[in-house]
Amino acid sequence: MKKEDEKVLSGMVMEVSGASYVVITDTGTEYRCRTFPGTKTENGDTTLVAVGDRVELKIIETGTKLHEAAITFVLPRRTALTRKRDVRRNRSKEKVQVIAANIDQLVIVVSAFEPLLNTRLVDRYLVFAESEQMESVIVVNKMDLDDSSETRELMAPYHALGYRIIYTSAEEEHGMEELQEALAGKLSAFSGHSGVGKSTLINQLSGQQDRLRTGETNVKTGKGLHTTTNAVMLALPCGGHLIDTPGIREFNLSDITRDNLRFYFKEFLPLMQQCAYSSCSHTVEPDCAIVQAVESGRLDPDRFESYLALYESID
Ligand SMILES: Nc1nc2c(ncn2[C@@H]2O[C@H](COP(=O)(O)OP(=O)(O)OP(=O)(O)O)[C@@H](O)[C@H]2O)c(=O)[nH]1
Ligand SMILES: [Mg+2]
Ligand SMILES: [Zn+2]
Repeated sequence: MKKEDEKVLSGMVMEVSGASYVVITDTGTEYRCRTFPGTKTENGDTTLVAVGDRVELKIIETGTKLHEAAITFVLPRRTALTRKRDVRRNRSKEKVQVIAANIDQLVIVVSAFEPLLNTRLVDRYLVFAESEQMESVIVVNKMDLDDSSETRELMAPYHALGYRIIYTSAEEEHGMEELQEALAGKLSAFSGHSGVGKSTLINQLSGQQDRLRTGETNVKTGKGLHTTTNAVMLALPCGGHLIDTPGIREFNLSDITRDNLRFYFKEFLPLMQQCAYSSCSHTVEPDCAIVQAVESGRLDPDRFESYLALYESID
């Protein structure tokens, strides 16, 4: 091995396939990598290497085409998007399975139609993002199918709460500049119901058509067929990176409890102290400031409905 090959390189994991990883170094070279028994990590008993991880490499071989390296060190993660534990399929040894690491923002993708905009799902995602202390952006795609003002009316409460909403049509290439601007310089995770157009948006953004497979919407159910399985990171021409993730059903939501759910509806926070009981769940207690605010129109009743539905769904 030549001497200059022995210096430590650092980079980011772009792709995971089995025990093989694609890492791009800070100077822009791609390496096909493996771990070895001496690979060190700062992340405890979790997935050793995930998409988005910052790693250090030792070069094994520098061929003309394929660069190969060993991952020597996995740096501490700022954030981790983790997978729900599947007891039936728990082949891996680690306690926590990481889908993606170091995400700056969760991009919640919904569509105006096919599938119809579902604000309950938006609320589930927002609660998740708040609980993980991740920034969130809401993308409403397929606006070319929207011939009324209904979609924007449905989104008005989110706008009022200060969430950033970007209206797009991947099909007609509308709103793409605004989306690019929101993604620039950040690591974003795209998530949303199957068929809303995540892969189509990502293909548009990457400038590489068909980089990700897109699915035809199922004619019978109106739902998209789920075509995205692996987390793969894309480098965007605008300088950001993004990851297409599985839907929220695959996420680990075990940190959200009946006790802490109320803290993830940010409009509740300024009113909560006025509830008669300091630990008020805003469900059955008397003199609840949240219920009163909903009744007097100060809080959005749909958001409160989402809160109640989520509260009920947690055991
Ligand atoms: N009319 C319209 N159709 C769109 C738009 N964006 C995507 N589609 C179509 O919607 C269908 C589903 O798109 P995908 O990009 O595969 O959806 P996805 O969110 O990646 O779906 P999963 O990978 O299953 O989660 C495809 O037939 C797309 O052509 C849009 O802006 N307008
Ligand atoms: Mg997809
Ligand atoms: Zn209350």
